[in-house]
Amino acid sequence: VGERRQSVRIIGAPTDYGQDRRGVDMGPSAIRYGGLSEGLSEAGVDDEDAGDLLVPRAEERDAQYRTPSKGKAKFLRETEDVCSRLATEVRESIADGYTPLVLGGDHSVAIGTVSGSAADAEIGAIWFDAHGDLNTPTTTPSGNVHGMPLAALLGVKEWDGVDWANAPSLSPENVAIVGLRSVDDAERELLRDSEITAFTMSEIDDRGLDEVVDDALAIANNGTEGYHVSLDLDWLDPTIAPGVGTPVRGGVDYREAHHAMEQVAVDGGMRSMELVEVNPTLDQHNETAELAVELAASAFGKRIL
Ligand code: 4U7
Ligand code: MN
Ligand code: MN
Ligand code: MN
Repeated sequence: VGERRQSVRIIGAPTDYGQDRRGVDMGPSAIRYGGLSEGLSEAGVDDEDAGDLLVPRAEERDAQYRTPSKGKAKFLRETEDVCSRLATEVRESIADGYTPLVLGGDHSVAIGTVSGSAADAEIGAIWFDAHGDLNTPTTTPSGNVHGMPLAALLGVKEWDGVDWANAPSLSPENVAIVGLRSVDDAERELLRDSEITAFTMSEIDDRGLDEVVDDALAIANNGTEGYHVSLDLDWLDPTIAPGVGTPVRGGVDYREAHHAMEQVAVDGGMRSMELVEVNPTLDQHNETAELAVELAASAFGKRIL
C-alpha cells in the first residue's frame, strides 16, 4: 500500500425503492456532508465526484408497485432501471482506471454496482452485513428488494422477466458474508445448499474478526481478478451506527470494523466498494454517515501512522 496512487470515483445512487422506511435516499448527501472527500484525501487517494444518478421519487411511481403483497418484490422495474444505469457508470469508471465508490441508497443498488464491477472480469465479493440479502421475489417476507441483491447477483432464478437473473455476476464460491446475525428460513436453506461462505457473529466471537476477514479475503481472491466490498452499515452494532432502517443488535464494534477495512486496504485487491443503507432521518447527528466515511478511508488505505 502507499506505492500506487489510487483514484476513486464517487457515484451517488439515492434510492429508497428497496425498503419501507423513507429517508435512505438522502444517504449520498449525508455521506458527502460527513466528510467523504476529506476522508479519502487522508487515505492518500485522489477522488472525483460523478454526482448522483437521477432517481424518480417513489411517490411519483405507480401505487401498484408499492403494494407489499407477500411473495412480490416492490418497485422491481424502478430498481432494475436504476441498477442498469448504475452498472454502466461502475463499468466505465473501472475502464477509466478508477475504483468506483457507490453511495446508497438502500442495498438494492448493489445489483447495479456488482453487475458493473463484474462486467469485464471474474470477481469475488465480501458482503459486510447483519443480513444475508438472499431472498427472492418468491421467498421474501417483506417484498423489499434490499433483502434480495445477493440472490439476484448469484443468479438465483426467481426473477421472471428481469434481466439480471440471466447473467449471474458472482460465483458462490467467491462470496463471503461477514457479520451475519439475521437470517430468514429460506435464506438459511439457500445457504445450506450453496457454496457461499457465511461468517456469523457467533463465529466472529469465537475466532475473532481478523482471522475471519483473512478467510473472506482468500475466498474473494481465489481465482478472481479482485473483489467488490459491499458495506451495509447495519453490519455494525446499532449503538455506533443507529442511522439504518433495519438495525440488529450484536454487531461489530468500532475498532473491529476499522481493522477489517484496514485488512482490505493491505490486501489491495478491492475493485469496487459501496456504502449502503445510511438513513439520515434515523441517525444521530450524522454519526452513521461519518462512520461510513471513516470506514471507507480505512478501506482505501488510511493509516494511523
Ligand atoms: B439489508 C429481511 F425479512 N430479511 O428480506 C427482508 F428480515 O440490505 C431484511 O441487509 C432485509 O438491510 C434487510 O426483508 C436488507 C427481513
Ligand atoms: Mn443489512
Ligand atoms: Mn491482522
Ligand atoms: Mn444489506
